[in-house]
Amino acid sequence: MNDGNDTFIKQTTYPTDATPRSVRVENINGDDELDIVVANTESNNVGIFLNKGDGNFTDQRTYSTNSNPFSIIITDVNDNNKLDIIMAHRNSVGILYIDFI
Ligand SMILES: [Ca+2]
Ligand SMILES: [Ca+2]
Repeated sequence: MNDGNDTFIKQTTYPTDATPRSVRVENINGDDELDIVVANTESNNVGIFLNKGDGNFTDQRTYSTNSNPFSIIITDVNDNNKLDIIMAHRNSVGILYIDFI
């Protein structure tokens, strides 16, 4: 966390599932607070940490994916004003439509 003087103070960590290889920060539930989305490659899921509004995050909620999500981007691919998660897997591309938060 940046303390405003361009120096970083203590790290806070949140446990993920196995081998998180890609992380993105977006406001995925529309509450004006940035959330964390992580691709847990070896666990075959995506983890979401919702921002509590005070700089802290909820425990990870996981959503199953195809095998080995390596990389993720977040955008609204179906134009319903809800962001979606697009993942590059070993041999495929997958989309998680965020209707579940
Ligand atoms: Ca949010
Ligand atoms: Ca969408």
